[in-house]
Amino acid sequence: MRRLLIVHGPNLNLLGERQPEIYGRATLAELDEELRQFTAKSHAEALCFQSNHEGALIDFLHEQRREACGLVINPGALTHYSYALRDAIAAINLPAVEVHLSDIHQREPFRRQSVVSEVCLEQIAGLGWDSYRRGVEVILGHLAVQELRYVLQERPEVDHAYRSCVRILKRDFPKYDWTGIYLVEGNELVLHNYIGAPTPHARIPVGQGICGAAVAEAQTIIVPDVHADARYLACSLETKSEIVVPIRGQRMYGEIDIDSHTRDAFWQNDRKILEEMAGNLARYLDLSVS
Ligand code: CA2
Repeated sequence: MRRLLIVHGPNLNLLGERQPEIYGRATLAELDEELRQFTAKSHAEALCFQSNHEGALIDFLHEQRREACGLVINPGALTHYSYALRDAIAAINLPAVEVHLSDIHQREPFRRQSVVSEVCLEQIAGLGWDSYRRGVEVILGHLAVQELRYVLQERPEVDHAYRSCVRILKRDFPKYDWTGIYLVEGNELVLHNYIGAPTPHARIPVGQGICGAAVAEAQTIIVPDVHADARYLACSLETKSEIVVPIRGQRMYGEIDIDSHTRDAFWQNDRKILEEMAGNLARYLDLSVS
C-alpha cells in the first residue's frame, strides 16, 4: 500500500492542552487517527510521527525515504529557521506539502517566513485539521497525475487511456462520488465511461447543463452548490457539487465530469490536478487520433 508520511515538529505533542484558541481542543493522537482514516479511504497508509528534536525528525525522513511516496509536514517553529530540515526535505526527493494549523501570515512577524516552503509543492495554513487533509489531497493529486502520465507514455488504446483516468481519480478521491468522461460527437457530449451511480444523461447537447457549458465555453466550471445553479441537469438527489474540466488539444475532445455528495467539495487543488490530467490526455489524443 502507498505510504504517506505525516510529520509534526516541536511542541505539537501538546495539542489540546494549551492555546486552544489558536490550535484547537483536540489532541495530536486524535488528529493522527483522523488522518489515518482519511488517508485509508484513498487506499493509502498514513505513517504519523512527532518529535521535539530536529535531528530525530531528519533521521525519520531519511529512514522512510525509500518506503514512502509523499510527505505532509508541520515543522512547528522549525519552519521559520531550520535549514537542516529544509535540506532533509529536499534530499529525500518525495513530493512534500508544508502545513500549519494556524494562519502563520496573520501572527507575529517571525512566523511569516518559512525556510521550507521552497522545497514543498505547497504551503497550506490556517485551516486547522483541514490544512492536513488538504495536504494529503495535494500529495494524492500529484501522484495521480504522475500515474496517468506513466499510463499514457505506454501509448495504450484510446479507450484504455480514458478508463485509466476515471479509475485513478475514483480510487484516490473518495469525495468524487461520480466520475466520468464525456466525448464530443458532433453537437453532443456522449458518455464514454464512468464509475458511480447510473445516470440518465448519456447524451447531452453541447451548451446544455453544466457539462455542456464547460465544453461550449472551453473552460473549467466548478459549481459549489448545484441546486443554486439553474444550469444543473438534475440526475441524482445526492449530488451537491460538481466540477467539469474540458479535454482540449488541437480540438475539443470532451470533458472530465465529477459530482460530489458534499457541498463545496472542490478547491483549487481539484482544478489543478484535473486540468493537468485533461491536458495530458489532450496531448496524448493529439498524437493518437487523426
Ligand atoms: O500553526 C502551526 O501549525 C504552527 O506550525 C505551530 C507551531 C508554531 O511554532 C508555528 O509557527 C505554527 C507551534 C506549535 C505549538 O503547539 C502548541 C500546541 C499546544 C499548546 C502549545 C503549543
